[in-house]
Amino acid sequence: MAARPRRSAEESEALAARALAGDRAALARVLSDIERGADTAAFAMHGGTASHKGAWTIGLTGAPGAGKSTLLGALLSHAARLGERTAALAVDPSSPISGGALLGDRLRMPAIATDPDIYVRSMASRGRAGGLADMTRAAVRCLHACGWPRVFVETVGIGQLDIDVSTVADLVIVVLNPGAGDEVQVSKAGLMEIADLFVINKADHPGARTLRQDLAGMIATLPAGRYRPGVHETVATTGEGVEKLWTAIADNLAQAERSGALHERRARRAGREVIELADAMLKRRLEAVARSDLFDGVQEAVLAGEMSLNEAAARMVGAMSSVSDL
Ligand SMILES: Nc1nc2c(ncn2[C@@H]2O[C@H](COP(=O)(O)OP(=O)(O)O)[C@@H](O)[C@H]2O)c(=O)[nH]1
Ligand SMILES: [Mg+2]
Repeated sequence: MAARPRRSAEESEALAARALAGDRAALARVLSDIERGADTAAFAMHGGTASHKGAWTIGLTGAPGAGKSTLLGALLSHAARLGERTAALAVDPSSPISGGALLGDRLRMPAIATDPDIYVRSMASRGRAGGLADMTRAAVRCLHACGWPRVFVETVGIGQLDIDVSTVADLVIVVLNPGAGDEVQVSKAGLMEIADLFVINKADHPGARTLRQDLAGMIATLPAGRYRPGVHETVATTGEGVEKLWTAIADNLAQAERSGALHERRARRAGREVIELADAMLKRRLEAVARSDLFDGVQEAVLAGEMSLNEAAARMVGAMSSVSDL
């Protein structure tokens, strides 16, 4: 079962209202609630619709050390220069020990951390019931609702791909490195299926050209009619190639919008989110029924052999419809 929120329903609502009004500290606390697996339905009711006009979510995935956080920092610097309100979410599937340190450690860019147009946050699924993907979707929904239309999500991936970023993001960037044997990973780990854009980061290292050729070769063998991901090179530490990447992201999203692919992906995601919320609602209702007198009666009837287990379960399910969600 999900951890109980520490706040009362009234407190949660007041907090959500402040977060929605643009209060960063309140937003941070809402995200911590989401991280702990608190019930986000109250927040959803306040304006957490699945889509916000003009909002987008970009996923960044790749092996640990590929330079995702550094690249994210460079992208955020660029966003700050453009004056585009942009948020970054680093999602860490690993143990509670490393949780939270992810971005703070790597994003050595204090200027960004204090920029009013930039919001940076790490999250781990500490003790959270349910998957990382649903936590991430809830967090992104929350960020969009709270006035952060552009959200980048960094996930530790490849091999230990704990989270399918394509179920979270409008566009997935796979970050690779030269000389790291990444071309093998691409074919093995099914990255060709999830990548909308490949970034060869650490392009200052030898082997960038070889990797680019290998990737081009693999992309060329994709069946006719299949989407062909673009390949970009960056040096995240210097910011080289980042402006071009930013433009490519925008072009890619615009193209996906025109083709209807973006709509399709978002519709699937909206459906998934509705199911997740409905699932949480059902669990809460069942818990409420299990606390009611009806349950005591059913329990006794089963014990006395007057009611079958199936019938008992059906009674419980039937009673769930009369439980209020508020
Ligand atoms: N030479 C070089 N080093 C880089 C580049 N991008 C990142 N790094 C370094 O690679 C290491 C891992 O980067 P990080 O962003 O933490 O990788 P992450 O685990 O994918 O988030 C750090 O020491 C970075 O400074 C790059 O383009 N060129
Ligand atoms: Mg990182």
